Amino acid sequence: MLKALLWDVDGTLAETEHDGHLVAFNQAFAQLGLPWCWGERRYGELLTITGGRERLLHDLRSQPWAPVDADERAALAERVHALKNACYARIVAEGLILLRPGVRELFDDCALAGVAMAVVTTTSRANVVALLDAQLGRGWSARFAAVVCGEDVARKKPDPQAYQLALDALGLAAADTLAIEDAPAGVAAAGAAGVPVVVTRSRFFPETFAVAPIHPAHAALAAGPSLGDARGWRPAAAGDSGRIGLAQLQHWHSAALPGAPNGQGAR
Ligand code: XBP
Repeated sequence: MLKALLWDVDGTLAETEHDGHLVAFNQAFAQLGLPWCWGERRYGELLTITGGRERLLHDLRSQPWAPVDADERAALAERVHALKNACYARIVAEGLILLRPGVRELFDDCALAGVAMAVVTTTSRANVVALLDAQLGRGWSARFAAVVCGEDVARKKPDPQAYQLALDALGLAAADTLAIEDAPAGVAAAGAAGVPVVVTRSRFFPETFAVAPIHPAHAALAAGPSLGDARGWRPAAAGDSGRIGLAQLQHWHSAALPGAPNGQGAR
């Protein structure tokens, strides 16, 4: 039985990578006078590295102007990352990054049905707070039974630790929960924790995920372009409400449980 929805943040709740982090990284580079600028394509490639500071450090290794000394490179990444997060907070505080279609409605579905929710992200807590303060108001955390962020884990996604922490905090078995993710690292993290996943595709991860009845890493119970639109999902969504509502998620979730009628999950 579905008892909790576990929400990824970046790309899933909002298009924060494209409209927020990428813009903020480039603002930070410019403000520090660094000869560094990430285009959309390069940033998309770099998103395989989770964690903004880790992403910076990774890319610094291939920058000819970057400090040769590893400690100096780490210090520079730290400085850029702090400034990037300040730039990001300003962008989201202006209300420029909205929750993706269907997200707010699903929050309300869960509240009505008594299904718990948690945030499970490996982005910095300050970024989560800035986004949700702006979009849901300051009391937003009351809606979530747990909020797991980058500072809470020793290993970021695709490691399952963030999901394991959320399950511990909720006191639930993985099979009683469902993750909403957009990126391969998130799908892998949830899968490795035994949490079934539904994928809402995002700007940087538009490709179709493998859809499978069980959930090995990189497979999802269902995948589609937007929670706000029931069209284009695999498996097909009922679509009576025009969006992906809690009833649809419950259907995919229960159809994938061992012993479900056709034993084939939600295909
Ligand atoms: C999102 C990330 C983050 C953000 C930037 O991970 O990879 O690194 O791009 O945030 P998740 P920080 O899928 O776990 O939400 O700069 O705070 O790391």
